[in-house]
Amino acid sequence: MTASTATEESATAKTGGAARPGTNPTVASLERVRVDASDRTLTTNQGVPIGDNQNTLKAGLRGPSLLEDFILREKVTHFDHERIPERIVHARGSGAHGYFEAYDALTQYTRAAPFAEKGKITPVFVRFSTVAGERGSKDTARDVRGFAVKFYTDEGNWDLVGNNMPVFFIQDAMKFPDLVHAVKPEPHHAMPQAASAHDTFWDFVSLMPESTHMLMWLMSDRAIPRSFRMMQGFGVHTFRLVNAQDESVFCKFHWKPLQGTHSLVWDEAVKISGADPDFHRRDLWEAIESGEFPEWELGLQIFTEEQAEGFSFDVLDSTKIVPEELVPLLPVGRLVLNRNPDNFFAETEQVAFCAAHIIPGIDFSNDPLLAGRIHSYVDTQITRLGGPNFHEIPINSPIAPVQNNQRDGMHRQALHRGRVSYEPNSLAGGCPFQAGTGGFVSFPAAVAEDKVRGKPEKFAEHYAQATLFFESQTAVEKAHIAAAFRFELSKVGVPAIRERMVSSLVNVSQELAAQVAAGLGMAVPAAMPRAIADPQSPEVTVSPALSLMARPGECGIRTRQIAVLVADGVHHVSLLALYNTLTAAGAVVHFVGPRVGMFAGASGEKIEADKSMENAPGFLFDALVVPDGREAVQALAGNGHTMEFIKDMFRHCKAILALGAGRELLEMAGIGPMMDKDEGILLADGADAAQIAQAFVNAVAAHRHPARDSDPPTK
Ligand code: HDD
Repeated sequence: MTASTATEESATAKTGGAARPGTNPTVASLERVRVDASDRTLTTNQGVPIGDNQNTLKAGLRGPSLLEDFILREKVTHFDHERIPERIVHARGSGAHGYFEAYDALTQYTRAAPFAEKGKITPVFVRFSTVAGERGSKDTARDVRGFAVKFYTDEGNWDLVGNNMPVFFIQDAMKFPDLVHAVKPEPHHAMPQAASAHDTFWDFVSLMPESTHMLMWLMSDRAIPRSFRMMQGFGVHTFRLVNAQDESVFCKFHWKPLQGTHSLVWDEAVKISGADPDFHRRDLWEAIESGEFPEWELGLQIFTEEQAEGFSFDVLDSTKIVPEELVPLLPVGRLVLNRNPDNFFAETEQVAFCAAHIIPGIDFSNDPLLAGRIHSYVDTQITRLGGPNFHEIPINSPIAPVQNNQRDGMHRQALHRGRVSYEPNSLAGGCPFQAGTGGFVSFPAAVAEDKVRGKPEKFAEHYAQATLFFESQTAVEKAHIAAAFRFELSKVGVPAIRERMVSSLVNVSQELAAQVAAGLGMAVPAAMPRAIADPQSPEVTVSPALSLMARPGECGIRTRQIAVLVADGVHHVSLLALYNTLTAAGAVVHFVGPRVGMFAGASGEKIEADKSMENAPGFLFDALVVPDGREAVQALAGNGHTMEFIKDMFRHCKAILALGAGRELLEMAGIGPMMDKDEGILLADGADAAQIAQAFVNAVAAHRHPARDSDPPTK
């Protein structure tokens, strides 16, 4: 590889294909740090070629090891320090490169570089995460998901560090350490891992009614997404957009997945966490590797300060949404993730998102939760990444040139030449100059009040939007919320905490409180006293946009994982017809056998199982095909895994197609009585597989068939 092709390749790598080589200082630094293991000689960190990487230096073959073995000592010392402190929250995550493309110029509202013109491409790196679990925990815990986007813009890095839920637990950053201490494993025994179902969390939130709205989101299926690719993202806070004329509007950021919004069900999430703790990380990685690049549309809610003053809630309160019925979304661009990282540690682990990283055209609002974040992120990176120069790590370094008089510090990479590191100066011709109004200028919002610690009045209303959320859900979603509260509170050992929480839920919904109380075997307590007696009436009381099931999105079956059971004697021809239709529709079809490897079809054809029922249980798939072929059905009936495989598919409301004799396996699994009533269960003769294939595609595209949900609200 020549030097110039190497540089171009790195440029493309960094920007997902959008970079202009020669304009990107990061590219040069990447070229220096990127290491390809092939065709290179093994060396020490000083570049000294290593003759023997198998044996310690000893005084004789059976003699003592020698202290002078600098090769051994360098290798082991480096290994000793391979781990860095994990993120205190959002420790477990997965990232990818891609780009943001603006649909149109948004200069009417903002001078921010990514929105400067129609079709403008800005490279991004995105990291998704769970919040509470440690790095080695599991993907499918009930939790908020982080949705952090780093835009490498022409005017510096902009980090939109959001979540998959549009509200937060607390209104003021002062309470963040308390919240995190409460949800993390309890300090005396360090349990439970990656779970909110324990006393300290519910103790805290039941004493903090402001968290009630967020609890509704956390107990909903949004907290157990099917995939990172199938969840929404939100900037949460109200931000400001500022245009070139220094006019400002308020703005909320929304990411909407083009893959649809889909979730797991709780029983499925629990089982997946055992069979594949990397379920979400693997899903993202495999989709991108196979060229199925996930996409999101960025929508903005734009409103003026004057409008905001008239709202029944305070837009500076991060426990509140601005309902889409009040301020509709303006679609402004799309985010595409098209390249997996080369190295997890170098990129996904070392990426440093900071709520303080904004660019000209974007500004903060006075949200007191946001203010604390502006400090916290930079501060935490200094510890986590070993000093103040974390911006020089390739994944963090901006595409825009960095010129200032900051110097030295741990791990400094830049080689500053000359003797000037101060401003003003004459010895360097005054460089670098400040940009004046061409640079970042804070929006001159008026401030003239007493110094106080306190909250504005509307912050004291804690329940109207929790009720709005609950009342906007379908019956099945409501049932899942009630079941989640029941489960979590049943894990709480102190009865007074359970009771306090249910008394708070009475203020959200009598129906919800009654169901949760019944599930805990207790009477419905009196409502918790409210902080504000006479709140303003909400503008919106039902919002379909808040329900996942009401608006899942039309997205077909692309990337959906379909299990086709196989064994010796399987009716091969019918499976081939199905396979062709399903893969043409973009699904990923797996043949799953009693073991992996080759099986012989009924007419002697070979069919290879890439997975076994042991290494890939049913709950890992989105849909199931039970095959025809008498001998195969008998073999599957005799295997201990088959019934659980089918039952889980049924229990989790997934589409099932049984061909010919395969129907007998459904009967053995106890779902015979449902077969003719459930639109998610399809039956056909093996010879008719091609004809039923499209109906099966539609049944899979429906994601789930909740009519058979085992926890309906009426029970
Ligand atoms: Fe935070 C990480 C999102 C409130 C302090 N936060 C972190 C990440 C996300 C969020 C997505 C992971 C970024 C990554 O992938 O590396 N945080 C949020 C949202 C919040 C929020 C949407 C509320 C609207 N956070 C918040 C507050 C504070 C912090 C109020 C402190 C006052 N957050 C941190 C942190 C972390 C972090 C301690 C841990 C690791 C890191 O920053 O890089 O600084």
